[in-house]
Amino acid sequence: MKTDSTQVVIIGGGPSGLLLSQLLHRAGVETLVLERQSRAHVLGRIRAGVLETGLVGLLRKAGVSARMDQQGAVHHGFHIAHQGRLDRIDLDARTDGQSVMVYGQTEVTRDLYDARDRMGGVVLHGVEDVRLCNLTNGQPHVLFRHAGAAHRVDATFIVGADGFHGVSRKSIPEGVLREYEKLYPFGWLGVLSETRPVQSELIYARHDRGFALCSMRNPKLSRYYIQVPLSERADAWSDAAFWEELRRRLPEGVADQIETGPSIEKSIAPLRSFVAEPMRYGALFLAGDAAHIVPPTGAKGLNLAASDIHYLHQGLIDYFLQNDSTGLDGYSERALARVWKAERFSWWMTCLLHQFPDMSPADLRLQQAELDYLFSSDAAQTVLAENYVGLPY
Ligand code: RFL
Ligand code: PHB
Repeated sequence: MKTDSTQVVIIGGGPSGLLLSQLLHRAGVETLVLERQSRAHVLGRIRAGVLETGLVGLLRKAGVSARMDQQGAVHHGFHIAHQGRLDRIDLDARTDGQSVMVYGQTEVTRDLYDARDRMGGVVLHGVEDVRLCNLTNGQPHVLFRHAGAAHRVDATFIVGADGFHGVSRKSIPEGVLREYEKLYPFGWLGVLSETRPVQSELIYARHDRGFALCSMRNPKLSRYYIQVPLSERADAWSDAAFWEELRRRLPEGVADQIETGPSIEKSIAPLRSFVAEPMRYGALFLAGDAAHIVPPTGAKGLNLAASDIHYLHQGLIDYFLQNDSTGLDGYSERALARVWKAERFSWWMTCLLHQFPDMSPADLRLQQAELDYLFSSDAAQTVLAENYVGLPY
């Protein structure tokens, strides 16, 4: 068995784990990142596209913002299509000048990997059989296999940043965690295509045939989604069928303008709301998707991971540099207070815009009334805008 030690072992080399590792390294705290997949696999996943100001600030603090600041697009508003109309939410006007940044999670992750390489940070890819040991009774450590050899790494703390299906949350004994979950009876079929985005701002569409979203990564790369039943399979959808269904769910003036082309990625993501409490168990801290999932409608998943990392990196730095454990002791409570607000917002926006199979005619009229109210009330638009740009940390 090969043995080693470090200050913080981070399980998971997704955006949460890499950002934490980078922020800690810059403050002089030593980390080791363990990632199950190859780097190419991690960078092949197409996920988030909308970054809140809080995450943008953290990326700048981490010294990984150069490409984002150059290539990312600042969005001052977005649209909601409903009943054949296109209404705009003016983020700028409703939030005293706040905005969001459109820059893909894939690019954020690439920038973080490049920075870890430059600083000589260690990310071990292809680790197997990760086991978290002695979380509450001294000498916390992680056992795993890498390149055919058995390893043990001792650490003061272990961070579970290994996503919803990771091993960290499952390492907490039964009866300790409370898990809250809501499953939605549909998923999002997403397509990435090298086409010009239909508009310079995002369009969220509520339609009787189901939700649709027009998003983008850059002026030449579009990301579109349509709501589909969970029984659907991505490979059963031809590109032509996707474009046709997308068009049917958009107002005429928008549908006419869609530039179509071959998809370069097509996948279905189920929608889920999930929270595990607390986010700490002894020497283990959970962060990001390992602790909570939101349906993607409010664009909050990666942004919530970022607020966790904000609280956690500060707590760890205070612990190692000032011998102050206040931040770590309060981590779970502080992070969860923000998590639940983002869960509420994501659930609300999902209910506002999707077709649920069991909706009665009354439910449909109530949904329409909620949209009519939204666009007739400054107060309602302010509530939506302040949540969309992100609640303060
Ligand atoms: P990740 O990205 O899942 O990374 C976890 C990493 O851990 C690894 N891992 C393990 N490593 C070692 N040992 C094990 N046993 C391991 N088990 C797992 C995995 O291989 C992986 O590399 O979690 P992280 O870092 O917390 O990041 C969370 C975000 O990825 C997620 O919240 C967002 O992508 C959600 N999301 C969005 N968030 C936004 O803020 N804005 C958006 O616009 C947005 N759009 C989206 C989204 C998610 C989507 N999907 C596919 C779920 C759109 C979609 C379609
Ligand atoms: C995306 O571009 O992938 C995206 C944008 C906004 C969302 C969800 C996903 O709400």
